[in-house]
Amino acid sequence: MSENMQNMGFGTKAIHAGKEGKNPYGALTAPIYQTSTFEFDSCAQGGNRFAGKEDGMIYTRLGNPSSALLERKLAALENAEAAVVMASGMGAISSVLWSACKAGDHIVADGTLYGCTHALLAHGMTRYGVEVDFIDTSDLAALQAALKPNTSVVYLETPANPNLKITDLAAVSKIAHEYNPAIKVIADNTFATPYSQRPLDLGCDVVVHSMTKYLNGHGDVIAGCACGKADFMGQVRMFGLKDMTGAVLGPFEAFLVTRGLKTMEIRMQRHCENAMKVAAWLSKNPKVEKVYYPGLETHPGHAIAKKQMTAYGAMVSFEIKGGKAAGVALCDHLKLCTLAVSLGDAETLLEHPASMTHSPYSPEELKEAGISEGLIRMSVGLENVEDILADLEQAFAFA
Ligand code: LCS
Repeated sequence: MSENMQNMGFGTKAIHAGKEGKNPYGALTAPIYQTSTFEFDSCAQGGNRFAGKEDGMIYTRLGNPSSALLERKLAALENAEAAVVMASGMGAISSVLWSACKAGDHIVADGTLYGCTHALLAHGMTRYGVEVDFIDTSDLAALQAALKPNTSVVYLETPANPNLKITDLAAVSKIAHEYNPAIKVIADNTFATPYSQRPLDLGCDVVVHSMTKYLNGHGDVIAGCACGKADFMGQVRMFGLKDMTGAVLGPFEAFLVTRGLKTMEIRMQRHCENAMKVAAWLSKNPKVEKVYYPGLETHPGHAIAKKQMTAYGAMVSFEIKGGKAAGVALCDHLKLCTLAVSLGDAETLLEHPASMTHSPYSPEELKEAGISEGLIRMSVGLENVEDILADLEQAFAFA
């Protein structure tokens, strides 16, 4: 990124950062380099590229100009030295964890995570000799007590999926690094996005994303990324991604995410504005027991969210009086809002975490993580908010 771009705004960076001079033919939009491999001028050149003695493309699993453009842009947005894009959020998380851990290591993870991330940690990493302890990372004393000499990773989401629990990123990073500077604090920033929260600026070592969500923003791509120090991102690319997961993002998907990022700032403004109105409306609804939205002063993590985020995101969860049966009745009567998992799309989406996104959790684990049977999660979209509220109103009549 050029030096004067560093001081420019988020929207400007999302559009312009990462460009390296003019595109071929002066094309405004970068071409899609839909190729698996790259031609070498000579054996010496090919050998030098493999040996890391010369820059240049080799093979798309190791890098591609369409993904490289997106990687430079993501690094600019997260204020990272480097980024690596991958085929999914899970591809990114697993490539990072395989790179950060070895048999005999210990991971401290928050108990409230996206269901498949929890499954990877609880049932995947543990099969290969990595020990995992789940704690509540918003409880700093519990974090301090959980750290051990072989702890290599502290892993968390904030706001967490699905109940929007907030963890203090600066405090967690400080405690972990004071215990052992080599510990990697990894934050999944999917819910907040770099528009409203930059974990690396707060002391974390690695940011991971499901780019399937707000970064792409249009519900038509599965993609992920990791951002952090250049050294470690090199290991993620050349070991985690290249050898361990092979979770390569295709050039077309990289193009689509780059395209989605151009409108990210204005999308996020509308998402957050709509979500605040929906959360306020739900709070006043007599059929709603509890609303989880970090922008509400009643949210237990509000003060920390206010300190570390510049906006509160567009995920709102709530519990209806009448529990799961009432929640199911509500979801089954939606007309405009869509009953679907995923988030961060233009369309408003609702889902039931206990039976859907968090079904990899056992009933005991759900309870431990504070995910009730009656919890409904909402990804507030970009429609006119009056229409979202009118649809909720008519569906609530059945709850
Ligand atoms: N991290 C978070 C916080 C997520 O919510 C998800 C997916 C992932 C990582 C994995 O990303 P993926 O591999 O799907 O790109 N969350 C989903 C959800 O809540 N509903 O459907 C998928």
